[in-house]
Amino acid sequence: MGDGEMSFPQKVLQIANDIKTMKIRGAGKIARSAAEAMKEAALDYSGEADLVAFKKYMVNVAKLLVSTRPTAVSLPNAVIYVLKSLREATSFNEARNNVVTYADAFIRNSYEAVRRISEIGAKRIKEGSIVLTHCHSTTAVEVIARAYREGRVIKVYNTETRPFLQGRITFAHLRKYGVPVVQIPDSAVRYIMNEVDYVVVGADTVTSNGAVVNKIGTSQVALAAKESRVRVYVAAESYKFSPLTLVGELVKIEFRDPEEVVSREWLSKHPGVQVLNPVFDVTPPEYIDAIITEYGILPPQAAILILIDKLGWTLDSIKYSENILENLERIIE
Ligand code: RUB
Repeated sequence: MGDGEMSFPQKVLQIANDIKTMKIRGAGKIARSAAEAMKEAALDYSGEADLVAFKKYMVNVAKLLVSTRPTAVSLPNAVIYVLKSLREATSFNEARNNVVTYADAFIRNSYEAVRRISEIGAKRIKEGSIVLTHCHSTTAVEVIARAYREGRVIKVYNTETRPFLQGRITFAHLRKYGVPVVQIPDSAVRYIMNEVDYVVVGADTVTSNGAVVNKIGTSQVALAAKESRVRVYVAAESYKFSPLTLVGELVKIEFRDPEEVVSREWLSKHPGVQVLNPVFDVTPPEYIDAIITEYGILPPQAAILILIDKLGWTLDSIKYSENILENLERIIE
């Protein structure tokens, strides 16, 4: 964590820590929590009532939040959305109010996007279908649950999603909606695929060429689906689209602690053993049938239109492309 950490409000440090340790997880929730942390930071600011000092403080809060997890672009997108509100401010009070207003707007819009996606996505599923999902995506679950209510989904195969077992969260979430769920190990995906009509997953990041970065194993699921001619739908709000990929930046894949994969005891019995724990992978656009956004259903190759047409990014506007963490200041210039 960066300089001045001690001067951040406790609530902000708590949210940053909860994202880092995955108490708060899933790209949408991470984004909404980051916006909430920006708001809390503004409300609990105890420094001098000076515009320049406040802007500097908010940039440091933004850096702290963005540094917690590297892969889901929803996190910097949420933080940047709120930071941009500082550009227009001419006084400290206006700046503080802007942060609160934009953070609230981001959170509201995010929930509304998920609702729209569930509405649009459910319509794409034919009556009486069997769906397979992987990891825990709130947006994917909302699509599936709505499709279930409309008689379109009759059963869900739900992967356990090793090593972190997010499949258990998905199980509870789907059961809350009464959806019949069958838990399967990740390794059973290809075996079960001939019973499946649709794969529905979420996204952490969508690149400008329509590749989808999501929980490790998603690309294997998509591969097995393609082989069986099963449609793959990705449910992704527009703030999961990465502007930096327009200028060729690659998405950083997070690697987490080996102890999520094997126990500490096992590790100590095998000194020097290498254990890799990549937690996301990239599914190329050829393996995706459609990306469901709040703006409608897109072929993955049209992802660039969301960035340019809907979010208004231009090559010139991506000024901070080199290193987002080091250049957050430039957003408020
Ligand atoms: C979660 C994950 C989810 C996406 C989308 O990974 O890969 O599929 O974040 O989720 P982790 P949502 O558990 O490592 O955060 O639709 O809820 O944004």
